[in-house]
Amino acid sequence: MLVGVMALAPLARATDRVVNTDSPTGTGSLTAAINALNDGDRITFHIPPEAGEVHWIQVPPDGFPLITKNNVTIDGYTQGGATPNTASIHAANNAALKVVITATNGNALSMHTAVVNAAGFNYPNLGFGDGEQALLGFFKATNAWTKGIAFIAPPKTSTSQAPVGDCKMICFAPDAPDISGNACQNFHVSGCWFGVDPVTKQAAIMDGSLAVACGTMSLATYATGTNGTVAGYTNATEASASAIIGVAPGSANARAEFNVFVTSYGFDSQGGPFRVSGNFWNVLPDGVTLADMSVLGFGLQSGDAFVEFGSGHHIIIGTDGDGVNDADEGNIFGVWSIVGQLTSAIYYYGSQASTVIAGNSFGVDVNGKSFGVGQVTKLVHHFNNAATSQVRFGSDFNGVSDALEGNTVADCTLFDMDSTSATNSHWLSMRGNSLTNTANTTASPSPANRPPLGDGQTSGDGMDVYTNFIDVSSSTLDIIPVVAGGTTTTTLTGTCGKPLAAPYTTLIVDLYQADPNPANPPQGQKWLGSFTDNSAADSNPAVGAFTFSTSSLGIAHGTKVTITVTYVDAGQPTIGSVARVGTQTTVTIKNPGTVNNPGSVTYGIQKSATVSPTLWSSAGAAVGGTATFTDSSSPKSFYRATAPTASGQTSPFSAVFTIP
Ligand SMILES: [Ca+2]
Ligand SMILES: [Ca+2]
Ligand SMILES: [Ca+2]
Repeated sequence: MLVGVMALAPLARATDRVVNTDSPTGTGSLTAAINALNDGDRITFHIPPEAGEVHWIQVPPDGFPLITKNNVTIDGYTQGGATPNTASIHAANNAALKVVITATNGNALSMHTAVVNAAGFNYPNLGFGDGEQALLGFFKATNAWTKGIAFIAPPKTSTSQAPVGDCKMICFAPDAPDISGNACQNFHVSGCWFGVDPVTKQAAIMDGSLAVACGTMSLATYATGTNGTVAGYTNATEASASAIIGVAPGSANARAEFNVFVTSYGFDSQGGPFRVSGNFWNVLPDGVTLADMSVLGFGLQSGDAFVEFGSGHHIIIGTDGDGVNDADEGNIFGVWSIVGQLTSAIYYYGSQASTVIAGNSFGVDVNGKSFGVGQVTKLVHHFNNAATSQVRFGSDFNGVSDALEGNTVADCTLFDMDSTSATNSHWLSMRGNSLTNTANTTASPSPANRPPLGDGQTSGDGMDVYTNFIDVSSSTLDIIPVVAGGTTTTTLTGTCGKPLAAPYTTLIVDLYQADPNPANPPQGQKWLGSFTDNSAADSNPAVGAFTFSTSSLGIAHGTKVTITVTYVDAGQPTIGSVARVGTQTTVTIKNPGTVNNPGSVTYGIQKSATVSPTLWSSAGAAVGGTATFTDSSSPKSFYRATAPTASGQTSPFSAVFTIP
């Protein structure tokens, strides 16, 4: 009987809404397909003839309708002759796109009015105004997936509401948190080209104009505040989206999901988690030709960055290092910041809690070759000093995909920071990268005070982060590690600053082959190996002084090397046993402590009444070594031990040392 009732239930079925004309409106148009959408539907393209021609769909006056349904897919690869990319991210992109949505006629959708019209009431705290104009606009829609479309637009578009607007080609607007929970979560843009003509595979140039047709921006999502009362509005009551730009975690077809961006301002966002993986940024589909906005933009276009995060959190730029698709998850970033174009490759304002930047190429092509236009400024602007700032740039050396996690960087300065770091509750780990011509050689402070980790990381400019984890109580203590004279082809010996305090008391020495150019300050161009101070491999028992055997590395005489030291915490504690007597639980926790300071680190103990969902609450704490924790008069619970959140702080590279 139950089965019969279920079979009769009016279940919504996903439907293909077919676009079969390049006319923007009318029967079979993209407008009609959007208007017909229900949750779960797919927009497909079968515009005749389907013999491989590229079809250009002009945006109608005041734009296509706003997309508000959930789980909608727009799939340009359904058009005849369209095929997704099959090549590696380190090769030419061979996707064949056959559907172009173009606003070269100057038309677009004003986001604020579109949202108000869709909802039937005003949105006083929407993140978009009417001057922000979209080729495709999404509102509330969760799990929206757009793939296989080329987008072309001038920097400025026009609507009935705003005659001169910024064209932000695809816009995602979350609902107000007091109206619904639909916040454009998990939107996905993959296998799309922006500002690229799919016929010529060159940057799209406006007819009769000098401007590259890449809009003001490629993708934008901004938070929406509460709708009920402006007086009650605070940042804490904003809703924001989450997204995947490029390759999704665990994708079954990662290479089909690479995007190609020609842009003066790529992805501008608020919220998170965001994942930006497997994209070309201002590199043409051939993978080697720079789309140089200083030439293409003609001064009409400029922006903050390829990717920008406001109050962003849980951000992955590049590979996630999970062992799946990792070789195809890095981004290829062209050149930024030439004569007033993009300020930086990556731009932060507000917090950047939990950021991973790994496996990307900056300033080099798919073959690792420099674009040769000289040094530009600031790969990242600007890591801040918020207590939640936790950044890994490069490999985590956890044994999985470590070689794929290093970034390859050439011809730019690296980072700047807001100001002095007040505490060591935030961290920057920077390991396993290849750096060439990345030292700041152009601006104050003087080069001698600027180790190549980046601007804002030195004692010389008053924005010193090292003194929060390196003991500088004596002027004779080293901040910059030293490769000592006893170093040979088979032995690395040297010194580094002593750790200031827990938890950063395990010192990992990374040895690099140095950039051979004598004009460049020391920096690691190729990672050779890693060693831990006072581990079994270290024959010098002093903290901050080390002698390691490097015979397994096969280092040749005359090799220029340099080192960096990363001050890391103890790693994960483990639960050894759990015993239950009456209402009392006894848990044994094995804490690794740290190499140079065993037993110094305090770990939290948490418990949860259920495993799914887990609702962890604090149950107490245990310090390093093997500790026994007793939970008295407590119902049965699940337990876990939690490590400190800190993971690493990296010191500058040492001077170049030539192996005798
Ligand atoms: Ca992966
Ligand atoms: Ca790894
Ligand atoms: Ca030692």
